[in-house]
Amino acid sequence: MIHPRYYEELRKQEALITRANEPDEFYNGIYVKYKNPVVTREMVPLFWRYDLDTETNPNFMERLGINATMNSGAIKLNGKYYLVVRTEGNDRKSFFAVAESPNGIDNFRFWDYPVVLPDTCPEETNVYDMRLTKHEDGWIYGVFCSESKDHSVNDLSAAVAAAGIVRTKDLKTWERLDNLKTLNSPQQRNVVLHPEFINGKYAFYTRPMDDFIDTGSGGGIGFGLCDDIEHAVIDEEIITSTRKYHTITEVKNGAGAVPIKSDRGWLHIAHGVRNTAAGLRYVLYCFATDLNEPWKVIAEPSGMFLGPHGWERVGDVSNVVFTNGAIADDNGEILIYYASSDTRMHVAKTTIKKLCDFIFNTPEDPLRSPDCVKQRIKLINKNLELLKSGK
Ligand code: M1P
Repeated sequence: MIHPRYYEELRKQEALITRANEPDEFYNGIYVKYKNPVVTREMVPLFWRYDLDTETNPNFMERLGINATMNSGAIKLNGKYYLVVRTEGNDRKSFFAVAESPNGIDNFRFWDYPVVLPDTCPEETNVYDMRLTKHEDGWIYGVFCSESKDHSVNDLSAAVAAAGIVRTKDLKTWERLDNLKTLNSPQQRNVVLHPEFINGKYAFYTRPMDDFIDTGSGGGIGFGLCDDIEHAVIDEEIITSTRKYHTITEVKNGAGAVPIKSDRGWLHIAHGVRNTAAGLRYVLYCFATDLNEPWKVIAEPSGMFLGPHGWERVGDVSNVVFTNGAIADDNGEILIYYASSDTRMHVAKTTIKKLCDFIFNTPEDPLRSPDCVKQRIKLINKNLELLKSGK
């Protein structure tokens, strides 16, 4: 018999899933944030978490709890908005699950089953942070972090990160390809497949790393080409957006959403990491690369684009915002999906025009306080003159 408590929990969950989302009061002119998160652990189907049978679960206990719903790939297909959500169980293992919405802002509902990836890497312990690329070759590719134990050192928590690659046409059936090999970088995370061929080759944004956490000698977001997507090998990575001292990317950075094409260049929304006494702080930042040579940065506005605010600051890994998915809609709007504090998913809305304005018209980081003051005084003078003129 179905436990009566199931219906009570289901009613609460339905109210959560179907509540309308509204723009938040937060204003910066660049994007609109929304009041409610779009996906939380409470929205994961009850029948993934509870044994509904009164006989075997008389106390209606969560048997396989979910800890977080975070870093999600995003795509629009046949008029619907899909997130491939990094869903983390109470056991710390992540897996992928598709949540579907009619408008991309609210009413995200999980499909009945999580994604079942072909289990081709016996050493793989954890998978997370899938980027979904609608490639011009006709496939939808998912590139994600494939994590395994590092047996080469005597440290229980030592791990190796690699870029796993899958492809699909419908988000239901997934074909697993070889993990990406980068000949000059021992580890990889935050790898993104560019949506177009470059010089007839598949192009990846990479993140060269010496170690699982520390990027070490890795100078920033990399870029490399490969001939064969089924057995992808990158011989040479060049650095696109570099890490810089005393900026929001000082400790590390990484590609986020698949770059969005505009008439002025490829628009990138990435993450930058700095250290603080309270630990690492992750924020989103933007840059643009050349349309024909997408490894060449042509604009990089100063500082962060989106940082954790208010209650977004708190969660499993506090003071973090992270994106690995955005949807550029046919009407020029962009939905940016981001997770806060490795715990839940949010959406922010802007347009291609506004993002171009932000990226190309926001001044660059002058990198030193005295120059930052000069930069700000220039703005103040201009504004005070305008205000004085009363025009
Ligand atoms: O905990 C914050 C983020 O840490 C990692 O990002 P990076 O590789 O840049 O350090 C990722 O594991 C990401 O999933 C996580 O949100």
